[in-house]
Amino acid sequence: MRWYGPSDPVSLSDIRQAGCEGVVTALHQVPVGEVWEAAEIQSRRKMIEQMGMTWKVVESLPVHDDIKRKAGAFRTYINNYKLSLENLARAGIEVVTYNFMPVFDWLRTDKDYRLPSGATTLFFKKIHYLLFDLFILQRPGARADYPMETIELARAAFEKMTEDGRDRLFSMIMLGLPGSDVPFTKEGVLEAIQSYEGIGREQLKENLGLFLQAVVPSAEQAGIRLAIHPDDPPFPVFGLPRIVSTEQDLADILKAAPSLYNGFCFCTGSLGARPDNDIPKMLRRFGSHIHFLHLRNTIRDMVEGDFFEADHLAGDTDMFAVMQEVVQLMQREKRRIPLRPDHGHKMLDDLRKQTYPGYSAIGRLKGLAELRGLEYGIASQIDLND
Ligand code: DNO
Repeated sequence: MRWYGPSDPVSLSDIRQAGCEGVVTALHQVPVGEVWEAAEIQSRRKMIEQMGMTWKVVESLPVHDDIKRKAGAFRTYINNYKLSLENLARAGIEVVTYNFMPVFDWLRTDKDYRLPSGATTLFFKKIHYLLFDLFILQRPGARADYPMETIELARAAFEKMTEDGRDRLFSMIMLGLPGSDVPFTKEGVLEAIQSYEGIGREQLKENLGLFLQAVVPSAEQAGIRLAIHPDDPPFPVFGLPRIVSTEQDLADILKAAPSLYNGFCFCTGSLGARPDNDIPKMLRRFGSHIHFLHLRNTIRDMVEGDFFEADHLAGDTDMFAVMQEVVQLMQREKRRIPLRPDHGHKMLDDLRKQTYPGYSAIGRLKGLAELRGLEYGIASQIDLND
């Protein structure tokens, strides 16, 4: 399971009780772009080991926006990235997750969407995203990105929304980076978006290629497998390009720096929010480059363009087919790929607790238990057939 560090309301003891062997974590206290020092890494590792678990996967070692924009101090930040990889390798880290999404990490419009069961989940409501972009953030140039009809629909939805609803939407989208309690400000976001002016899809791909060509050799040397996380949601937002959303995108990433150490944090939830991503097929295709798995499911509303996070085994992605591919891949390559249930519903006692959105204890434990059962069943069946 993911652990946000000592300030996470879900403790290491909770995670241990959920049956986890290892935790996935990061030094969220280190500002993006700075070197992760060996002493801090060691002390985090000790904390985890004292609780009887291991730390082999970092999620995430964030990539500074200067690198994504190939501007400012990008050379220093790339150098710092390499130093952090070396320090992490010395502490026994095997996989480092990162993303290449400009400005925002994942994006939802509601963190407490109530399901018929009474549990709550994360929701992306497209019309709310549109009304936010056009009428709350008032991004310059936003109007040129949408047809008139869409703008009018968003205006009507904006006018119907209460002040309270608008405030909630604002704080949801401005949540800031994962693991941080400091939300974005409207001015800060507009400025950050503005700083990407003139950077389209092709340029961003080129910048990612440059980053990979610089850091993959260090990763190889350190024995660390890099795992890029897909865009979430897997399409452009706020006029910013996104380049880790489709099978072709993933293939391009491998082509930019061919190496086994250049790979993926394969997130079935992010990729699965697009109907044109055939997840089991992608797992087959990218097999040996999959270094970490996020298993999660979504239910899409294709008419409205919405999606919400469903039960892990019951959504638009066929989790049975996914797990079959995963089990076969692990058996074929004789390795264990670290996996975690990505996100979980807020349910039972967690409804009264403040946790990071998507990172409740009980909902994730439920997802983990279901996924573990599925894996066990499939693996046993394969063994029987051998
Ligand atoms: C969301 C997570 C992401 C992920 C980063 C990786 O819940 O899956 O925040 O950790 O995108 O850099």
